[in-house]
Amino acid sequence: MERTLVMVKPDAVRRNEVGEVIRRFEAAGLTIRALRMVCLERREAEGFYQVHRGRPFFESLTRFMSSGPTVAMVLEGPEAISRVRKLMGATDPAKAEPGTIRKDLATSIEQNAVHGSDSPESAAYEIPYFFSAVELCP
Ligand code: FUP
Repeated sequence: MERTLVMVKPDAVRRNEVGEVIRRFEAAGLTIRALRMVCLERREAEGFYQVHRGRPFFESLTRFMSSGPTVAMVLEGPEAISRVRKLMGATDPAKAEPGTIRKDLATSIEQNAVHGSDSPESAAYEIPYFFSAVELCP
């Protein structure tokens, strides 16, 4: 069993696509272990994306990520990290495979609808960024 941190980003929340994103993950057999809506402050968005600090898109990305509510969740299942990444599709929706969340819902490489941890190390940083131990069902 593996756990991963998923976020429905502000663009998809604004378009009322929270349910559609969650539906796709549940239909694929992933189980929700924790879920909440959060409005990230700019500093919190910067901390979440700290590995990208210094990249040209960092400022715009963190402005976007703090522009409205996001829905954060922990999904669990065998190989949850790679399965979520496959369901999401490539970072740039123009390059994403047909049938993926980003191909179907995202509008740009920045406003790309959904986030999913890219490795066990990232998940270990990102899950406690949003959820405390008591919020995670065993
Ligand atoms: P991903 O793991 O697919 O979310 O992609 P990355 O970790 O490479 O990038 C994190 C976020 O930075 C992306 F979701 C969107 C944003 N980004 C840009 O805005 N421009 C870029 O050129 C690359 C990434």
